[in-house]
Amino acid sequence: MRPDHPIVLITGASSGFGAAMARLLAAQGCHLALGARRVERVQALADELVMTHGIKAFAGAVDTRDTASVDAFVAAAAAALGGLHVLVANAGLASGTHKLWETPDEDLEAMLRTNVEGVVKTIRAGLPHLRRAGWGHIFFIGSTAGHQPYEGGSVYCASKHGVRAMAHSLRLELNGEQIRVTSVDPGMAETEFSEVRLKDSDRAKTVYQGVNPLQAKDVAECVRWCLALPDHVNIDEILVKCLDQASVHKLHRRT
Ligand code: NDP
Ligand code: 8X3
Repeated sequence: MRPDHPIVLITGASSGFGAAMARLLAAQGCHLALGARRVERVQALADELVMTHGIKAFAGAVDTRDTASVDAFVAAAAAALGGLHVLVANAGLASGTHKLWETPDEDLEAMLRTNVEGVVKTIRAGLPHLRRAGWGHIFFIGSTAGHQPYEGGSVYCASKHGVRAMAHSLRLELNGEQIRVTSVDPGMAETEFSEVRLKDSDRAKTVYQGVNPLQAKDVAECVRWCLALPDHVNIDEILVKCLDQASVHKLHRRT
């Protein structure tokens, strides 16, 4: 049965979509487990949301590439909050814009280990808690890059096609259980994403120049809406882009 105050675990909550989801879901009365490598940021956010909304919140350091780190984070979160109902496997990144044949091992590993392996590790660790509760919802954060590949994004696009495939497989595997599976797949959104990808904050700003991009709170709203729907309704996939982005290759820029 649906709990009055679902307990939501979010990876990558130190920035961007993850932090925005934490803020929006706290305002709905959800309890939160917030994880990222920059633990001071998630701790500050958890403290703020406890103060503002009177919810329970757990903050922990987690590196989703590492099985022991994920298992420890999930176990500590569930113990502190009394279980888990919702998993948001959000932690992820793009690293570089290299053509396939130029991609350094460092970027290759960062993207595949975080965006694919990290998602598996997070859900693998969290799922037993959802099953124990008898009610759950798992969110994958995919991308338009999981629908439409583009030049300079072969490995990132491969990783997000992988995310989409995992969401489809998991939905089949969990059929018959009260655990919903949704993939939220955004287009360009203004977060720290481009700074991380380009490793240059000035260049990162040019990505959004003249465009009115999605903001993190727009993506958080997609998660809130899917979660709020009745238990028999499963939104499989949301492909959400800003109005200026008609497709990966067609962007309206104001001069
Ligand atoms: P941000 O860079 O703002 O946030 C990324 C988050 O992921 C940070 O909190 C970061 O925390 C965390 N993270 C990265 N690596 C790890 C790791 N190994 N272990 C734990 N946490 C990690 O970007 P967004 O909010 O935009 O990105 C969130 C997700 O959305 C990603 O999966 C991204 O691919 C996806 N996405 C982004 C789009 C965009 O245009 N912004 C569009 C479509 C999808 P920390 O560094 O503290 O560990
Ligand atoms: C992030 C959006 O267009 O940089 O997933 O791939 S894009």
